[in-house]
Amino acid sequence: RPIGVFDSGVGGLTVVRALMERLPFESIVYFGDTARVPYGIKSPDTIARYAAQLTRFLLAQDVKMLIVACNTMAAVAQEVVRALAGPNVPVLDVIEAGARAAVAATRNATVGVIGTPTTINSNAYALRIHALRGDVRVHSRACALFVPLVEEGWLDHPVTRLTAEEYLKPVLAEGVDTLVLGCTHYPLLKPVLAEIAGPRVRIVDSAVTTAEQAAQVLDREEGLRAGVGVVLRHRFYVTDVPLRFQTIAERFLGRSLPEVVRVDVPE
Ligand code: DGN
Repeated sequence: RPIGVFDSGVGGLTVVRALMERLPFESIVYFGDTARVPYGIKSPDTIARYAAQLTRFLLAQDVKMLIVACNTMAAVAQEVVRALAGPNVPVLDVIEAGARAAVAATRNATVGVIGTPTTINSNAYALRIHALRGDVRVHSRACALFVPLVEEGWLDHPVTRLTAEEYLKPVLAEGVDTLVLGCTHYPLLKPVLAEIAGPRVRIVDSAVTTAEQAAQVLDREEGLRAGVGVVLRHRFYVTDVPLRFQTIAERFLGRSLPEVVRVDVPE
């Protein structure tokens, strides 16, 4: 059975990429709601309704595990997804994985988190980090301009660098030693962000940490992990295929994209 991964659009392909590297024998079904992206500026109620629809679609594909790759959905629609998945399908999400990695990484108990406005306003990262370790100070910043810059392909561009400097300035001024990339798009900005943050700041890429957590859960649960020699069958579903989709998707996935199937959003 495959692992189900869903996101508001193409961004979750950074998580798929990390999963393919960490768990090369697992098949993946991806569902990106490209017709309704971006989620990062919508209300929590709307996002929860969309998340329920995406979850039902993937459960109907008989997935053995669900991964909420979108930070915005993980921030505000967690409960809905878990309730639908029930006790037999483990649900992982980028925020839980990112929060754990941040707590493990920080030495001065001062962590920075960047994400979309909805993710940051939900305070979800700070809440999870505090649940794991109460004395960690969390300094967050919404970086609304990063998603369009990444989708434009301006990964190493003066405009992106200037924007990143502006966004990171107040967070870095707080003396953070760890910076969580709390949005699916930000791993593509890692080189520029790492340079601005400097060598003392550890960058937590929640795509990579989620893949690591998925590996741990599969190993823990008897019979869940696919063995060597299985026939891989990745499937990619989206709700709209805009003209630019293929190029953007390949940049996120870091390799050429197999066939993408458009489906209507199931109610
Ligand atoms: N996938 C979203 C996230 O991780 O927050 C970013 C894209 C969006 O919906 N704005």
